[in-house]
Amino acid sequence: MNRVPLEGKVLNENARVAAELRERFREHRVLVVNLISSPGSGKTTLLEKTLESFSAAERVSVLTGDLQTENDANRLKRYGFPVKQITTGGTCHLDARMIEKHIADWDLDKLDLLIVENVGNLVCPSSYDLGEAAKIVLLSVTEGEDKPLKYPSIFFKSELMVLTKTDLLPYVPFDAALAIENARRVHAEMEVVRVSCLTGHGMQDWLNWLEQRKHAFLAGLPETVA
Ligand SMILES: Nc1nc2c(ncn2[C@@H]2O[C@H](COP(=O)(O)OP(=O)(O)OP(=O)(O)O)[C@@H](O)[C@H]2O)c(=O)[nH]1
Ligand SMILES: [Mg+2]
Repeated sequence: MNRVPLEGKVLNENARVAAELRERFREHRVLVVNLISSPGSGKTTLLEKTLESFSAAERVSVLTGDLQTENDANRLKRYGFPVKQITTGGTCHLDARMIEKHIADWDLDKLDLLIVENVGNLVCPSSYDLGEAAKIVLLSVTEGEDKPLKYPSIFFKSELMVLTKTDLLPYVPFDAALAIENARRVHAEMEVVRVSCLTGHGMQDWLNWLEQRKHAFLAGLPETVA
C-alpha cells in the first residue's frame, strides 16, 4: 500500500475514535481544549500559571504529550490536580486513541475541564482530532510574525491564538500587530490573547477566555445533556 491511502486510513480511524470521545465529553459536560505550538513556545509554562491560579475546588485535569520524557507532567503535578504524561516514543503528535487510553481510569463526571498539551510541533498535531471542543495555538514572540502564513493549517483550525512571551517584545524584532494580521488572514475569526507568564501580563485575559469558552460549551449542549 502506498503512503497516501495508508495515511488516509489512519486519519479516518482517528476521526472515528475522536468522534466517540467528543460525544463522551459532551455527555459528561467536560470542556476539552487542545494546546498546540512549536517546541518551547510556552505551553507547559502557561499551564503551570493556569493551574497555580485555580482554587483546589477546580475540576480540571491535564494530559501532556511528549516524545520521550515525563518532564512536563512532573512540572504540572505540583499543583495537585490530576495530570498524566503521554509519551509517544517518537510520534510527533497525539492521537485520539492515546487520549482514550489515558483517560480510561478517570471519572469524567468529576471533571469540568480537560486541558491537553500536544507534542511540540506546529504541523503534525493539526491533522489529528482528539475529540476536543477547541484547538488553541500558541505563538511566541521569538518565532517570527510569518508563522501563521507558513503553517496555516493549525492557525486555520484554532479558535484562539495565545501570543506568548510578550515580556520579550522590547528585545526582539517582532511585530505583534502583523503576526495577528497574518493569523486573521488565515482565519478571519481568530481570537487573540497576549500573555507573558514571566510578568503575568494578559494572564487574566487567558483565564477569562477559558471561563467564557466553558460557558459557551455548556450552553451549546442539547437539553438532554445540559
Ligand atoms: N521570557 C519568557 N520566557 C518564557 C515564557 N513562557 C515560557 N518561557 C520559557 O520558554 C521556555 C520553554 O517553555 P515551556 O513552557 O517548556 O514550552 P513548551 O511549549 O511546553 O515546550 P515543549 O513541551 O517542549 O514543546 C522555558 O525556558 C520557559 O521558561 C514567558 O512568558 N516569558
Ligand atoms: Mg511542554
